Amino acid sequence: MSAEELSPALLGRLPSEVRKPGYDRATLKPGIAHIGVGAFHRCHQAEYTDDLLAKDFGHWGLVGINIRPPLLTDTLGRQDGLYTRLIRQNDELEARVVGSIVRVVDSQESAAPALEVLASPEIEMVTMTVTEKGYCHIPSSGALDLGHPDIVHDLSNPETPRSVPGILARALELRMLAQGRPVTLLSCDNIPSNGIILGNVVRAFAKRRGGKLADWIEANVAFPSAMVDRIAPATTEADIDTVERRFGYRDGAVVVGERFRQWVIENRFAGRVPRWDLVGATFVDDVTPFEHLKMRVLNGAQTTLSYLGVLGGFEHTFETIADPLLARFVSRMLTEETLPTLMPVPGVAPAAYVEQSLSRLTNTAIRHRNHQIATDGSQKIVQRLLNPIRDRLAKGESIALLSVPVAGWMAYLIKASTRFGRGWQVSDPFADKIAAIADRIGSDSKALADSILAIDAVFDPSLTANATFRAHVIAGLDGLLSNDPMGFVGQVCAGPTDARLKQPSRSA
Ligand code: CS2
Repeated sequence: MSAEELSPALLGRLPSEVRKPGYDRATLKPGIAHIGVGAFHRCHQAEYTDDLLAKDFGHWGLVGINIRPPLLTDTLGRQDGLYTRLIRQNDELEARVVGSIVRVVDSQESAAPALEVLASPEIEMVTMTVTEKGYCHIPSSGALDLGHPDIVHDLSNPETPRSVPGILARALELRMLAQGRPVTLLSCDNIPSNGIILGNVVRAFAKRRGGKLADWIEANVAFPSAMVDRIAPATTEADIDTVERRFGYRDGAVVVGERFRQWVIENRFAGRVPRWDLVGATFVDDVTPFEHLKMRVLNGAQTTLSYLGVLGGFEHTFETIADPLLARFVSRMLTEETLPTLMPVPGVAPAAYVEQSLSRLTNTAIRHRNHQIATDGSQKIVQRLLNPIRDRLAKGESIALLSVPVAGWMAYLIKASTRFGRGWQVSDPFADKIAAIADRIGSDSKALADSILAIDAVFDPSLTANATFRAHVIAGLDGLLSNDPMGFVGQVCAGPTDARLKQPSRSA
């Protein structure tokens, strides 16, 4: 007999070790809409909100909206929004049922269901995790990509939008026309200055539409930036089975995360705000130093380990960082090259932060696949690698280590091309373009690097004009495409990093 499914009726009968919502869900009213109810949201903002409701109950229930697959009605919807959040830290396992999501809305087929929620007066806060590419911005500049097919569609069909900027602009227009209540749009994605980019794309879209909308947005909408952090990989069947085996019930919406969590939010709101600061989030005037710290150190390390890990034959982050060479590489890269680019962060010792971040990545119970982190690298490397590289070059400092994962991203996509034997399946908006380059050029590393560096949506032309940067990327690509990519990483790691440019390039 299969186990009973998680439901409000089951809550009272769950094993005592499973923590339950500490408030009366039946009286909870929605006040927040969240777009993109994936593992990260369920492990982060929804958990903070659950904490807040237990501490200071108010009208801050969450309406979860998906505008892309998967369907929510099949999982969370069946369970009345309830799900289990597991914390896994090596051998430790801790379970909690989160109750902050009061309703789920599937809006994959049409934007109408999402618009109805976003425009309703009870919603005062809209949070989102729509992945980096959801913003339809040009990664190297942060501007709205007017050539993006969904943006082209939405500008011609503004009442039936498909893109996040188009949906938000339409929702704001409906708010303006119907009730005029202010709203805060809070990005929780790992893009640089996420509030500024979200504001850019929504305002740019609204301006193109003409009329009063752009002015209304100026007066009534806030776009705070935020730094969000918790490692929460995609849920697997094994996670679902763990809940059934250990706690005796079935939950199709389980999420697994590490113990560490952090949320730093810019104090810039358009109306009432859930007091997430009462339960561990921090409200600050400027998120930038926190954001640089997190994206350059933790995310920079993850991205580096993902590309070098795949090239070295490793499946997950924890296995990759258990490799002594790759552990040493990433630790040197962060300490010697990334750390000096960081702004002072109140209350944080940067070296200790690096150590803590690397230690988080060794957690053997968090099975974060290298291919998952490697996904959409074109949308990630600017903030994780290229911005610190640019800062170092401006000061004449070495980039011998930071340039290796940039070449790693290229090698990862090149090796997925037909000409290179389709080493693995990839997903990146620039994957086809890079596969076509690889198929055309073959194994000449310099020509490959030159063509990829010419993609100015990723590489700012002022960066690619830098001869040191180009030389390092070419040498890196040459080494990583060779028969012994780990031997190359070993060479880079062996000596003082500045020595590397003097080594002859294989294809030169
Ligand atoms: C990861 C992030 O897949 C990825 O890009 O680097 O999801 C990362 O785990 C989170 O940002 C951690 O807070």
